[in-house]
Amino acid sequence: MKFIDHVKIKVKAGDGGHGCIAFHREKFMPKGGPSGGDGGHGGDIILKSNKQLSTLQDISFNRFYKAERGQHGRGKNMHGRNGKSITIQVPLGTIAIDVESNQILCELTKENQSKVIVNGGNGGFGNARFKTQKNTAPRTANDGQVGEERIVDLELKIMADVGLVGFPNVGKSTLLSTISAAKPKIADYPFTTLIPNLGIVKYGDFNSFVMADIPGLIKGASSGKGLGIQFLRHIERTKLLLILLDGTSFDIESDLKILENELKNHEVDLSNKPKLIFVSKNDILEDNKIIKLLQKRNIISFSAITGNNIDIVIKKIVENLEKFNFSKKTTAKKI
Ligand SMILES: Nc1nc2c(ncn2[C@@H]2O[C@H](COP(=O)(O)OP(=O)(O)OP(=O)(O)O)[C@@H](O)[C@H]2O)c(=O)[nH]1
Ligand SMILES: [Mg+2]
Repeated sequence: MKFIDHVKIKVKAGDGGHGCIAFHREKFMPKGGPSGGDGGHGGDIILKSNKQLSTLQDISFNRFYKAERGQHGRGKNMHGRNGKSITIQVPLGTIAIDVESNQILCELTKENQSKVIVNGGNGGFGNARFKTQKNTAPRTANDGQVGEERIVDLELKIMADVGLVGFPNVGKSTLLSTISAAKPKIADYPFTTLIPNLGIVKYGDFNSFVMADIPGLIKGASSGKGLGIQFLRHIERTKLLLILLDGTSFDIESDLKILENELKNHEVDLSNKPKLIFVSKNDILEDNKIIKLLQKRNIISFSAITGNNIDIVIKKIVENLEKFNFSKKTTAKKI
């Protein structure tokens, strides 16, 4: 399955059916009243969130959606059938933007949330509706309304509570795989992670939070270098950022400055988000300078390989999430 987080689609709701002009005809009743039925409503196009989906891939295969038109009204006061609506299933976290006006049409952040993005046209009235005392045989009926049409940008911002941010190869995916059931690809080279990975981290008896691992950031990421930029938007909605620094780096302090700068320069300033800083790979930390620096700055280091301080990392994350009244009950067993 390919991770696709941006798709442009064209949607056209169904037109309304036309009202009908007809008159009641019966033997010995030459001048029966008007009997033209109304047209049916055109079908709508609806976006609906689906928890099972994690990409907009399916939608990228079919970029034009046209809902059925309403049938025209008929004689004998028969109304036209309504056109069928189309429901497009999208992953949780999808935002729909009208391309022409640049307005947000909806943000589907809850399960099974739905929103009509183009309305079908109303059916026209048949001539039976136009009968008055003065005009008992009207020759008027309405045409159905034209269904709405628009071009819509669908953008997926994945839903996670915590976002992992760091240079490539610092051990972000390794941490996610250690504390959740997620199985991201891990390797000793930069840009192993090419798409965001989500993992559910369980803690306590019945609690959990969702952590997102995004591709590594590099200096200049916010202006387009590397891969990180296009994925930074996935952590815009997170409550907490986890900045990961590599314990084996030559200059941790400069790494931190570069990362903070990239967060600040992202199109939505991410530097004011609550964040925690951790240093990875403490099992191979030999440099005394780094160890002293960590102590001085009160930064916790951990090892995702030996498990050292992993419990503290989770505890700190939970403490911070709870500060924002975060609480998510699951039926998960204690880890
Ligand atoms: N010794 C040691 N090695 C680690 C630790 N965590 C990760 N590594 C190693 O560091 C390398 C990179 O790990 P990844 O988890 O793929 O790093 P990443 O930050 O996800 O990298 P990108 O996806 O490229 O951004 C792998 O060879 C891991 O085995 C750790 O705690 N200790
Ligand atoms: Mg990775």
